Formats: sequence, C-alpha cells, structure tokens
Amino acid sequence: MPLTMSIRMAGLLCAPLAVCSAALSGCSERDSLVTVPVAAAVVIQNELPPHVEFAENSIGIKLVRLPAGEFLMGASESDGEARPDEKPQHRVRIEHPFEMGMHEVTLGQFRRFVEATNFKTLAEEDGGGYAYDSTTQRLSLNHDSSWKSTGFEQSDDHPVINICWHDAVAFCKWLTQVEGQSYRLPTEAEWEYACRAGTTTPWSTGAAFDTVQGSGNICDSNLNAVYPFAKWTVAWSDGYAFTAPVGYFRPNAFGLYDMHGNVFEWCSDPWLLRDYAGNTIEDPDEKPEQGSRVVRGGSYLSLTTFTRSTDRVGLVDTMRNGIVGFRVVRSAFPNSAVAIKEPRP
Ligand SMILES: [Ca+2]
Ligand SMILES: [Ca+2]
Repeated sequence: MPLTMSIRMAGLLCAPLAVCSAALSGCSERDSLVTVPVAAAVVIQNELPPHVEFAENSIGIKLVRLPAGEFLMGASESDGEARPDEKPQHRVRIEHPFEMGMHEVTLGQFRRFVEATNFKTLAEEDGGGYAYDSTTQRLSLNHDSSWKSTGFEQSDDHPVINICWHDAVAFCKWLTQVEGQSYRLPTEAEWEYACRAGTTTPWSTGAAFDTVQGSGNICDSNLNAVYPFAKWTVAWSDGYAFTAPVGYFRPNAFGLYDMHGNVFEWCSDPWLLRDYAGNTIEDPDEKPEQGSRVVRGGSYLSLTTFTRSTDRVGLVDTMRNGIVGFRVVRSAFPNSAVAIKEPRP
C-alpha cells in the first residue's frame, strides 16, 4: 500500500516520487557521490539591497524583517502558465510584520539540530530518501540516503534535503525552544508575499522565465549534462547541476535568496487540491485535510513553471526527496495573513 503519494507532480522529478513498500524492497544500494564542476556563466551580483534589515540567531540563521502590507495572491488571468488552483487572484492582507529566513535552512544548520537532539529524520527511521544515481543518471530511492547522503556533493551551506514536513516542523520546534522565540514554517500566503516582494509578474524578476537567470538555481545546462532525462532544462548555465550554496544568486527586493529554485520549500498549509475560491487561508494548521502539504518555489530539477511565484504543489507530508527543503519564519503570531473577502461576480 502506498505510504505516500504525490499530487500534480508532473515534471517535478524524473524518478517516481511515491515511496511505497514495493519500491523499498526493490531498492538497491547506489550511493556514488557525484561532483560536478562549478562554472558559473555569469558574474552574479548578489548583494543585499541596502534597505534590508535582518537579525541573526544563535545557529546563524539570518532573519529578514518583512513589513505588514497587502498583495494580490494567486495568478493573474494574463499568466498563460497558471493552473486553476492558482486562481482566482485575491487580495490578502499581511496583518503583522514577520521575519523570514533569508535563506533556505542549510545542511550545517540542520546538523546543529541533530547534534543537539539526536533527532532522526523519517528517511533515517523508515526506508531512506532519494539520492542521485550516476549509473541511471537520475534521483532514485535509496535505503541509505538521508539528509546526510544525497549522491552529490553538498557543503554545509547547501540547503538541507530529504526532509519531510514533520522533520521541518521538528526543527522549528527545537529552534523555538533554544531561542525562546516562536519559529514555524511560513503559510502559503506569507511565502507568496515574500517571494513576490512587491512584484506582480509571474517571477519576481519579470514576466518570462529567462529573467530568472542570475537570480536562481534552476534546471540549467549543467543539470542536463548529468541528468539527460531532464529535457526541460534551459540553455544557459547557472553553475550548478544540483543544489547550490544558499545566497549565491541575486536576492529579491525583500532581501530573500533562492525563492525561485534551488529547492522547493515546505509551507504549513495542508494541500486542498482546489482553487482559492473554495478556500480560506486563515489558520492553516486547523484545516481538516491533514496528510499533504504545500511546497513552493520550484527546484534545480523541476520545470521552470514550478519556479513561478504563484505555483502550488501538494506533497504528502511524509515525502522526502532530493528537491524539497524549507525555510523558517520567526513570528509571535501563528499566521500573519488574512484573506480579504471580496464580493465574487
Ligand atoms: Ca542549476
Ligand atoms: Ca527555494
């Protein structure tokens, strides 16, 4: 019986994403480490905008202060790539300022958590995670794979992967304890507000995906060289086939890095598999449909459409793989966002 399932995942990952008992029993041990030369095609100007305010916590997570405000959540009718679940576009108010991780949580930061608590991720407890297999040139399920072993080279400043939603929540709870301030995953509304950073285009960089060049680690020619199955790669080189160190590419106007690409990021919201019309966004943890959660922002492997600011993907909360990580929010409030009810035609 499948332990996990994926929803609307076409093109997200070439290897099957569902972790099932049959797949586990048939999995062989393949964990050769792949090192891909780094050769950035362009010089990246990745300095923070001068107006950005941030604080740094005890394990080196930099937290950017984001203002309260309003924005239009969801895709506009002019976005030809948008799917029904990204609509209708609706106004959302961010009632409380909040702080968001400038970067995805890194391998080194997650290691601090594990060293302090002896925490075991679900991949370590129950069947492994995904690793790059240089023989098949794909990511595939591997009993021995976890956040510590991904089949490709990752230094401590790369985003942690092979982390399920529950692992990410456990990390936030630990941080809350040691820091004495409340940490959690962002809601979808907070994430999109943060990703857009005041923009209204499909990407915070512009209307077309090629504007992301220099601002995100996406499925580029380096990936294509070691992952030929990924025929959707773009023509340019961003220097990284797999994960890139966080903060390498240009930040958005809020001073947040890697909101487009590198790794997908877990949000707190359950995945409801319907458009926003039948949805509210208040109190996401209270929604009844537990079991699947939203990830945002695309990855180094996924189709470029998944890197749009409004794209939504649902994943079973026990899923762990090579393309999903997370970033944290620090806030006294469980949710900063309130949907503004507007009369519908
Ligand atoms: Ca890349
Ligand atoms: Ca990301």
